[in-house]
Amino acid sequence: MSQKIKKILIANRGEIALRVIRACRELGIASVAVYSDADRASLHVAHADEAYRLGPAPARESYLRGDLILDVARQCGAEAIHPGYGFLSENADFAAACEAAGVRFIGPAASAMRMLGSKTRARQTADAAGLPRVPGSVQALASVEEARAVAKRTGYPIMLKAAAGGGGKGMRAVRAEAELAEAFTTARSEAERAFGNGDVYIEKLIENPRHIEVQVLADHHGHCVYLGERECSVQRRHQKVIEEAPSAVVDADLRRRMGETAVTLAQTAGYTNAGTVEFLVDQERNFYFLEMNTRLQVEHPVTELVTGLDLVHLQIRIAEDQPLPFTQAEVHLRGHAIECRIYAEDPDNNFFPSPGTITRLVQASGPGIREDCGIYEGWTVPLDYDPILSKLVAYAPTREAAIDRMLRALGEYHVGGIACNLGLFRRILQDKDFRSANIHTGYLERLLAEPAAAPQQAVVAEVAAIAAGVFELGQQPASSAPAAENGSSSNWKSAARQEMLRR
Ligand code: MV4
Repeated sequence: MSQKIKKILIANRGEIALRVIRACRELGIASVAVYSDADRASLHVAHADEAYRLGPAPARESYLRGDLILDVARQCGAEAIHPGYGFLSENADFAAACEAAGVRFIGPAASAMRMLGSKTRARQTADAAGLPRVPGSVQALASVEEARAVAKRTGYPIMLKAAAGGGGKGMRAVRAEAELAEAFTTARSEAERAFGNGDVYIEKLIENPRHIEVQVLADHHGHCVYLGERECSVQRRHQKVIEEAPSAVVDADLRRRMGETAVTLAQTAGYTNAGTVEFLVDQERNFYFLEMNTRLQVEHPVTELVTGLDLVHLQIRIAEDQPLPFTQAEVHLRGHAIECRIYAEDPDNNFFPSPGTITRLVQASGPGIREDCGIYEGWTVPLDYDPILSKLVAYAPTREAAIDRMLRALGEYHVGGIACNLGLFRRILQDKDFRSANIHTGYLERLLAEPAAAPQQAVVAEVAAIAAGVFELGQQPASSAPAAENGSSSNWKSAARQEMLRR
């Protein structure tokens, strides 16, 4: 029954393309990269066994051209396509086109994607399975009168959400009936503009929730397991900034209940391969199904580290029709993992994207550090795509040790030539509320509204150390510099840092 895959086309770019290429190499599977004109010199092209140009830089002329990607797959004889995340990864029409072309889409069937793609459909699926979801409507609202009736029944405050939405787009909080009519009209037109679908529905507003998601894996033999949760509450403008596994507020009983809920949803939708069920968790630790992401997620490494599993290997094995090689009872969580999403954006300039050439790159490594990235010194970050540079992940026996390990790794890391958000992570990881896991979805915006005292002091100390080094070097010939090899007074360290920052 199982069908070995010998060649996989990776319909993506950057770090996730490289992540999949690495899994292919480990499994003895040939890898095929595709690239746009902006990515000729990108690492995924260099690392793949074969690479084919798709088109110009804009995604809609390259990485979103499912037709061209399928042409390449047919030409080069790839039996499967891994979509990564973003781009075509949650496009049910593309999954269906792959199925029709006899190319395996490494993800769920198009039919399962459709059952979970629209948020109202997903809520109906949750109801069919009898799962806890955020209270409200499960169908698009036909009129403002209907909205008023549903909102009254649900109880204010409520949220108007776009059925076709996700990631916070087309979302509106309504605190009282007087605001409803206007919010309904603007939410509809926003949704129409953003998604070409103006359908909106109502959810009860959960105050200060946590965003916690459960990883599931399902094979084509009726087995489905959950691999614990990821805490993703540290976000800015609906962009995740830090993710961790496990969540500090989830105990064994809550984990089992959320996990079983996620598995039931996946089974109800006929879901296969890797997927993520998102929940909101309120201050009383009630959990509510929010939506399901039908792809491998950016933050999958934290789950890999605490479970010891390779999710991309497993995705490929599932696509080969192999049964899951373990049962739920054999899944064990161990230790704590934290991921920082390093972006080419400037925290001191309203997080404005900062594409450009990386003139200097010093990466972190050492015990418990994993880095998934697709960057190198001399590479130019294109302005055409999401400006993620790297995912830096720390793993340690406890949450506190993982935080300290991440701070150590951040201290080693340096990117020259472009702005990046490294300093932001120092600030979060040193924050008292973050360290005590006192976080929710509004946590980061609130932290950013405060003056940044601590990290600025850290920078001042760093600059002072460099200045001291420069002064000392000016005072004596290099050959007579004292041979101190550690500590902040080392001339070697100061000189090296000065050289590093100069470039
Ligand atoms: C909510 C909510 C409170 N109540 N829904 C934002 C993105 C989208 N995936 C869901 N979002 C929210 N939905 C109800 N009924 C609060 C948020 C929310 C949020 C959720 C996850 C992560 C960060 C967030 C930041 C602000 C609001």
